[in-house]
Amino acid sequence: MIKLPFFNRKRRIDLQPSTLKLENIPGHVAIIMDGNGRWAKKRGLPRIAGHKEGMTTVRRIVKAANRIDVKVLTLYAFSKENWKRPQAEVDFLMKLPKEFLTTYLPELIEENVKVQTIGDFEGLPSFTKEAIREAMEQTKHNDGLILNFALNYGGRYELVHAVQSMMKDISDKKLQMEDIDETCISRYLYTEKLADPDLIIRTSGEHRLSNFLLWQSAYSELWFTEVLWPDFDELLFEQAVSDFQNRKRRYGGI
Ligand code: V07
Repeated sequence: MIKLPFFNRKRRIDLQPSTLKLENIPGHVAIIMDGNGRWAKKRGLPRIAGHKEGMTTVRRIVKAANRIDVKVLTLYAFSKENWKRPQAEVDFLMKLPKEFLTTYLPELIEENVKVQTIGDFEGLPSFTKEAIREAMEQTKHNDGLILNFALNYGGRYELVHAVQSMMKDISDKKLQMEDIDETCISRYLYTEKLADPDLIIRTSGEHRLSNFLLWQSAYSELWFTEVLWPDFDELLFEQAVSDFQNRKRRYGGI
C-alpha cells in the first residue's frame, strides 16, 4: 500500500480547533450509527469492512464528544433485531467490542473515559462479555465521558424487562404499586442512572428511531444526516451540537 503524506490524508485524526460555543452543550448525546453496510457496498467491499471502518469513526467521535465536555455518549452498536442478520455478519460484529477495546482501551483510560453498556448483556457471547467486563472494571473510577454502548438493546424489550423487574419487586414487597410513577419507571430501565438523551443523531438518511431509547427519547432533539457512519466526522458532530444549541426546547410547554 502506498502511504499518503500526512497533508494529503483524507481522514485526519488530529483535531482542528473547535468553533463551537461552550454554553448549552448537550449533556447526553445518543447516536444510531447507520450506513456501514452501504458504505462498504458502494466500494464493492463486504459489509463487515464497513463495520470495521465504523469503529474508527467511533474512536473519532468519542474524542470529539469528550473534548466539548459531553457527559454521556450512547452508541447503538447492536440491536435485539440484529440477530436476524446472516450468521457470519453477527459473528463478526460480536468480535468488534473485543477488537475495539484491545486497540483503544489504553487511550480511553488516558482520556478518563468510563465504559458502560445498556441492553441484554447476558445474551451476548462470553468472549464479548469478558472483554467488556474488563473494560468496565478498568474504567469504573474514571469520571470523564461515559461511553455507553447499546448492545443487544431494544427499547420495547427494555420496557418488558422493566415491568418484569417491577412485578418481582412488588411480589418481594420491595416496591408498592402506589409508588410507580415516571421516575420509578426510569429507574427500572437500563439507563437508570443516566439523564435522558438531549440529542439523538442518526446517520445514513433514515428518519426513524428503530426501537432505540423509546422511553428516554420523549423530549430529545433529533438530528439526521445523509452521511454514512464511516464517513461521519467531528465536524459533522459539532454541526449537530451547534444545531442543537440553536433549537428551543419546550418539553410540551409554550
Ligand atoms: C460495532 C462499529 C461501529 C459501527 C456500528 C456497528 C459496528 C464498537 C463497539 C464496541 C462495543 C462495546 C464495547 C466497545 C466497543 C462495537 C459492535 C459493533 C457490536 F465495550 N463498535 N462496534 N460493537 N460496530
